[in-house]
Amino acid sequence: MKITGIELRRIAMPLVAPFRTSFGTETERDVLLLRVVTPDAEGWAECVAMTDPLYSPEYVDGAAEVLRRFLIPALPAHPDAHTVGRALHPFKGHRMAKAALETAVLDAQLRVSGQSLAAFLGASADQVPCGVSIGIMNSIPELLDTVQGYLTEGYRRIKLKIEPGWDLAPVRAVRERFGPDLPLQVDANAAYTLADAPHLARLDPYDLLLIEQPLANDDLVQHARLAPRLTTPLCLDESIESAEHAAAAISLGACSIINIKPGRVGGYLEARRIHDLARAHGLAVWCGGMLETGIGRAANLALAALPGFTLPGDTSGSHRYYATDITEPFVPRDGHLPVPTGPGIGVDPVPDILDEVTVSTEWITL
Ligand code: OSB
Ligand code: MG
Repeated sequence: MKITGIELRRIAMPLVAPFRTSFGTETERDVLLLRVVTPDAEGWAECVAMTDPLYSPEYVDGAAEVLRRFLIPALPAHPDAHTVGRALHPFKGHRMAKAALETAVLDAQLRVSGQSLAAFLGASADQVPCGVSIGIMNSIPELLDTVQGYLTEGYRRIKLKIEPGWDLAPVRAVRERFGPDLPLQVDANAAYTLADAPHLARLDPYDLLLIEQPLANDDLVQHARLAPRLTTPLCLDESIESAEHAAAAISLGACSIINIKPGRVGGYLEARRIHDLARAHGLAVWCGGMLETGIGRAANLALAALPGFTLPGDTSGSHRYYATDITEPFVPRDGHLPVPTGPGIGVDPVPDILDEVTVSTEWITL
């Protein structure tokens, strides 16, 4: 497949409500989109890097820079999704930038061949259950109202962001109000240390599905020490950047569940490798999110339809974050989203909406 050029497009997407985690508050999503142009098709991808390097070392300006300076110039003359990964391998890190480039090439390739991303990846479901990630709130009553609202919309699983000072009380309040059958989990985004183990064990009585990334990104050994001190299953997000990391975490006993985000691990092919590895070892996986627009959301739904994704993901409807999505909105029905069936990621940006949110575009001729 010959690529004639690649567009880097920055868009600014206002969030319907501020989203607060232990690492910061977002009010607007600053997104880098890639459009790969070939004589026969265009491929789209969304880079999940955030404005500031707080969740991980990557950030949007840095991703754009490494793409234009190193990654795009390294593309083979006639790339496909598999050869892109190999060509980018010598460059260390920058997995979110690499994932965006590989995904845009893969999307173009699949649109040419007429195959959906879900079929390409080996998906087995045609719809996936929707979970929702709820940010840190100003008060417990506000949190309970928010949870109630999502349950009314049909969401199947609730994830609460936690941090020191906002952990036991919100979990207790949600359990007491919504009962023992609510699938409930928490995400600390690396806000604790191993010295907090006795405190984190106080979450055990609330029968959570999992606790996500309690300790620092690079603390695999500490997570392995923490896991046996909790009855709550331990899930890793930030710590798992590759299949090698997943293998290390599994053999150390650092987690029993993995949140797979294709951007964090360098693309959908690596995401599938982690899925396959986890499945072979009996670990559950689920599909995380990075406040994606419809472009990234569509591709995540394809991944979440693989058979090892046995827990609901952060695969929410478009309106959980955006009043107006740049694609046709994903609207949950009966707590599920359909897996796109069209060629490639199966969705396209709506040109007028895309133009309205566009901050800048840059064309790179190949
Ligand atoms: O840790 O899973 C996370 C959003 C941005 C960065 C990191 C995380 C999140 C979420 C929300 O929890 C996921 C989503 O709904 O897209
Ligand atoms: Mg997380």
